[in-house]
Amino acid sequence: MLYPQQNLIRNKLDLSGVWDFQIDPDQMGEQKGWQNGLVDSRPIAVPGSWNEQHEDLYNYLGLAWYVKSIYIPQGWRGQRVFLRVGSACYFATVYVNGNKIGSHEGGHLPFAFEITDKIRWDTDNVIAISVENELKPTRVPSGNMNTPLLPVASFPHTTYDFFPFAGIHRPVVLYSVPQTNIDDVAVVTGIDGADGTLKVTIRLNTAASVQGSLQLTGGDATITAKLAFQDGLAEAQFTIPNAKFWSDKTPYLYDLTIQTEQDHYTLKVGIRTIAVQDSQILLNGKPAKFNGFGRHEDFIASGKGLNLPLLVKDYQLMRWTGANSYRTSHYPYSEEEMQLADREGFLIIDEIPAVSLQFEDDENIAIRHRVCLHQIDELIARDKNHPSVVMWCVANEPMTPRLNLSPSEALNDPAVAKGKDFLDKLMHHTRELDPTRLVTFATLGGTPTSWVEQCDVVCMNRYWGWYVMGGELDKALVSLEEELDAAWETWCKPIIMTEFGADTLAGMHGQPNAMWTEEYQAEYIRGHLTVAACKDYIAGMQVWNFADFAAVQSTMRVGGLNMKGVFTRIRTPKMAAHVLREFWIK
Ligand code: BDP
Repeated sequence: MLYPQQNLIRNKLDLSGVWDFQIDPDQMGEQKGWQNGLVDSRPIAVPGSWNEQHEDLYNYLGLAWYVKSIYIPQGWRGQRVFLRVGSACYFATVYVNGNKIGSHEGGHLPFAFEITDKIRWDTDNVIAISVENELKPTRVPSGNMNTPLLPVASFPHTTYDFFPFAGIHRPVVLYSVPQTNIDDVAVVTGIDGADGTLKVTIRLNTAASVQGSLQLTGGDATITAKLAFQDGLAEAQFTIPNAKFWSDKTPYLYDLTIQTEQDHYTLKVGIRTIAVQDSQILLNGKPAKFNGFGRHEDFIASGKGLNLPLLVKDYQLMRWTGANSYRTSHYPYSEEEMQLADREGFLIIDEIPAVSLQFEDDENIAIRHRVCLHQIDELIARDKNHPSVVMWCVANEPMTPRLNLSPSEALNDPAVAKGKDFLDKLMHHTRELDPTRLVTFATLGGTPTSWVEQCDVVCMNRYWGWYVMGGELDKALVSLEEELDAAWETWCKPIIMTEFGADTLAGMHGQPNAMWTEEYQAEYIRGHLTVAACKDYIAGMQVWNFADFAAVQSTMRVGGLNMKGVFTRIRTPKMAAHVLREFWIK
């Protein structure tokens, strides 16, 4: 799926701004004709979660309506016009001038509908989008399960701790393309000595047989090639002599321009390879370390809404710590984030929203599986051309009720068998769609070994010294080391610690240190990084979390916040952020 762009041929109109908004708890809006306009609206910012914009909406997760009237420029006449939503959590339906156009299930990924034949050119157009975010066992991520994960009460009833922010989280745009348009572009890059290789596949929206051309500029090169579309498809393959490769240290990007008889599209391309060899992850054939964070899209007032100044600031702060990577825990981040990762040189583990999958409620497993496969399709369609994206992550902490099973117990446990089948199929599907990247999922302690077999990299979320042996750091670090060594002996694959962290109330201090103090978090992180530094098989350390974030309310979350950030929610550093600099800046 191509990111919309404005150029000499294509048009783009960003509808970000203040929209009319009304909640619809009884789901009567459509019957009452709200798709044509709201009766008792209040203002809401798009993009942005609704929860923190109005006090009474904080815990509202039902149906709500967004409406805006817009003019479409006459100059777009003759082109195909689409309405595209960057992300709406969780289920969205789009209406144009009262006509229902289509629906989309699942947050964090874009969707677009053609609206050409519903447009009014001589007056304004009413765009209405209904969004609903109920927590259900049939959704991914799931909520309101019959099987509570933790013995502690939490609200709302998610299967995860981040707050289930709702609404239109990324820009709504209108864009136009010519009648015969470039529908998709896929690039695969390679390295041959000092040269780069590039294979480009371009698909049109029709089975047209037209002519086109392609141009790659950058480095010392301008390379051009002719394109002959047959049945709507064209392919070009070429070598870039003495190429400039993309890496976290030198994130070099080329411009690839595709021109057809009618259309024009430009794409940033980074030439790089990613592979695993023994204990190492190789970026362009050389060992790479993934230092960084698990994160969240989260901020005061905007919730999970795209917040561009915050995005730029977060990259600057991550760089300040010396980080070069992060995981998009626990859902795909905005396209603007991925573009910045390409430009700034970050190594991304790109995750679908499959957090805390469970495998006991037989009636729902198949539905969740279908949703996950679809999320993988949509994620790869969106992110396949980003050089920063080097690994797909198909789940975070899938779980069985019984962890730490012996091999024979695991063999006979039905939930283990179902989980393995579920995860193996997700990883297989991912590899089929994209054989050029690594595939993994993030494990929690005690995860059945059979589940991990298909991972290219073993990703471990572990809380030695927090949830386990909290307050006993010395003992915890010994157990951490034992577990890491055992994991390496079992798998002989590179290991990334994709989560380790300690909740910390900024400004709380203690000597001797105690859990929740800044000193404890600093020592906890220093201890983990010290252990990891002596292990060649550790390919990365990603602290949980970059910043404090809004969580569901529970006895474990002071003030409804997860406080494992090395920065606060408003991005002031805790002592631990300075420890990261000590380790990573050198
Ligand atoms: C991990 C989860 C993460 C939580 C974290 C925590 O993957 O989403 O925020 O625990 O409890 O298990 O802080």
